[in-house]
Amino acid sequence: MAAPKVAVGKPAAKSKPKAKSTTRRASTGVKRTRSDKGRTKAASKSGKANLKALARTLDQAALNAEPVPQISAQVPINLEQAYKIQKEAIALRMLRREQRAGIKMGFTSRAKIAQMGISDLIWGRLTDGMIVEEGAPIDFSAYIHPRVEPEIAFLLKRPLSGRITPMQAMDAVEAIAPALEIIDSRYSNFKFSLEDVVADNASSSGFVTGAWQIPDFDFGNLGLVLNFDGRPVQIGSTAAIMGHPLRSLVAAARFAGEAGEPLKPGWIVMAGGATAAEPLAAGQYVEMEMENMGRVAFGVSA
Ligand code: OOG
Ligand code: MG
Repeated sequence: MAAPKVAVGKPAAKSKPKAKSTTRRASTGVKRTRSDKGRTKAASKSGKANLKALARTLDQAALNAEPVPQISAQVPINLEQAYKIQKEAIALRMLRREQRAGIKMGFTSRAKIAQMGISDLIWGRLTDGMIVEEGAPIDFSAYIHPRVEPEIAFLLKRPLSGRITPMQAMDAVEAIAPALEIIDSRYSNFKFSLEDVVADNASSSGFVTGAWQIPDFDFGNLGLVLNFDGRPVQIGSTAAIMGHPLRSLVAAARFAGEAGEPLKPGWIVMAGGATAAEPLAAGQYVEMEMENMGRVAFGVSA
């Protein structure tokens, strides 16, 4: 995905890293013969989705900052296939030496559900290539049609997986931070079905975290203001995130367990947008202030 040039911890792409082809191939459930190697068409001749090709298409769309048509408009895919495409697209980033950094939750607030018309909880995978340095400018040209949304981030100190209680979730939290997510759907006009957006790693593109705090206070209803150039564009509360953002972490652990990818110590969990997302424009200064948590900011190149 088009991580901005300022992203920290994004090592340069290396040539021909070793691919774990057997496990990656097994995970797609799609048979590939020698003859279809290198084919870039997203759908096979039989009309069945070629999940790896779809992952490549989405990966290229992000790298080139060029939108692509929705998958659902070309070939039917189900939710399971959509998550497989997501996993394959992340594997492509790992081949470029990116490392997993955590997970993000999507559609955890009514505001986001209303804005995008999708009410199912979804999740995506975060890598270190998506980290945007706090206070730094992003390169506007590296994105297709970026939007920003205010979130809260969890930093884990213990693994989490499966069905857990909010108390168990809290026990695994090292710190919390005010956060901004930069989403950038790879689909034209930012339009997608549930399966489309899941395949596209939940529109994930970048994330910024402010100062980490010890969570020794209730962060379930903290007021927040999203400012563009000092002008408020969204006002909300962390309570908009499933009534309490901790519920999003509980859900994240369940998804991670189901995917066989337990949340790890050191990982970040983005709880989901508390308000609708706002489109970004060149030259803006974006800042979010959260009650008791301070600020988090970034700039957009002119
Ligand atoms: C999908 C991503 C949803 C959130 O915080 O709800 C999401 C989108 O809106 O494009 O990141
Ligand atoms: Mg989000």
